[in-house]
Amino acid sequence: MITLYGFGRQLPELAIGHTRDLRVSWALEELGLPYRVRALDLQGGELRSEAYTRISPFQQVPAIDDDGFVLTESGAIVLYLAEKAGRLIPAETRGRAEVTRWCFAALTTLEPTLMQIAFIDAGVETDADAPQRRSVYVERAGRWLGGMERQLFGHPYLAGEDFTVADILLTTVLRGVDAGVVAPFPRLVEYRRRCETRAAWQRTLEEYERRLNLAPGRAH
Ligand SMILES: N[C@@H](CCC(=O)N[C@@H](CS)C(=O)NCC(=O)O)C(=O)O
Repeated sequence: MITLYGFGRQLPELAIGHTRDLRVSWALEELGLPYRVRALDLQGGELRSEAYTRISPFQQVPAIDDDGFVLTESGAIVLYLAEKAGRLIPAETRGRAEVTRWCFAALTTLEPTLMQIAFIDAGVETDADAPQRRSVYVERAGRWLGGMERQLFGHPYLAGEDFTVADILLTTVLRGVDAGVVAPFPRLVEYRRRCETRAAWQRTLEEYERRLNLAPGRAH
């Protein structure tokens, strides 16, 4: 049985619905793999505990324990789960490389720029230059988003006709930023809607809201 280490109890307001444990539960729900969630108390310091540091070297969520095999990093975890189940990633080498490529693109090219914007929007950076830096980040994000938009021309998902773990990563990365940043890219807007209407994503949000004692719909 797989144990997912995710958040429980309380989260800072701006993190609700955006934490990376959602990526892993979405993959588990899509794949139909049995799992249980070990809900950690962030504000109670549980991520910094000795026991959890043995699981997660950076003291972060998510992590999984699959019958003694422990893994961290949301991208590595969703790829492992897809390979384990033989779904959400093609079996042949080039198809797998294509999906892996878009996983990296979402996590290493797009996400850092979108997070800079999200930090400024959340008021974490309040210095006088923040608005100017935001415009620079939005322009840079436009290059990455434009590339994703072109990639979606002619097919519904990042790596082609089939929904893969790369789409789980990109959709959750897109959720992290104000919708206005993505609005100039209509294929991406429609793509996000298409991915978010999947039954497995809806189940993921329902489990998350129960786990965090949130009102239904609060994490959507
Ligand atoms: N690169 C890691 C990032 C993990 C990460 O940033 N986790 C956040 C929650 S979304 C966390 O645990 N924050 C608490 C902390 O860093 O103390 C991944 O993709 O799994």
